[in-house]
Amino acid sequence: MTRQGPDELRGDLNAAGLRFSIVVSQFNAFITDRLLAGALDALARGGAEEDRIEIVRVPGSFEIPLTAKKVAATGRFDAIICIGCVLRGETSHYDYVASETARGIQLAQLDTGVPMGFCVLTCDTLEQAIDRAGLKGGNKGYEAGRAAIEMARLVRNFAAKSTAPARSKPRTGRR
Ligand code: INI
Repeated sequence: MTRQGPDELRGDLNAAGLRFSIVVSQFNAFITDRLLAGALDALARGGAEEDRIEIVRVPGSFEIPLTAKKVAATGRFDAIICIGCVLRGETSHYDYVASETARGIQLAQLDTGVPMGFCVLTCDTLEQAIDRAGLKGGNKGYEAGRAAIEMARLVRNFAAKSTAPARSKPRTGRR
């Protein structure tokens, strides 16, 4: 008798047919433009169609959560990629913008059930941000793009599974 292992659910990196929104902060656009390019590259490599990708520009990172929540509420997207860059200044403003943006995005995805890729850099220096926007530290936009594809697929797999009949138990021969 062949033993069945536990069910395993996961996403994959096939973006064909999926719909994405990318919410991008214009603050520190020098960095966020590069992160956006990385996210678009990830989607293209996954096979996403350009006409299924929408870009929404907001003033700063602080505006991302509300916008992402509104975008999710349209019901038109499988995943949203949130892109921003918060750089530490001389006051505590950084801490508020950084933590509220992260908290808001997490709340938005939990409230709506639409996966949100988190690509809001929080860096002490511009150099650190440059490293993470395509130089030494790779491109965090690319990583967020891949995570968004994988999560969109995972959520679709959940949906398919919840409508499928339950897997039958292996027969033991006993009654
Ligand atoms: N927004 C950012 O995206 N990054 C920053 O570094 C930043 N700093 O340092 O102030 C920033 N501030 C703007 C903020 O996101 C809002 O747009 C603004 O407070 C208006 O609501």
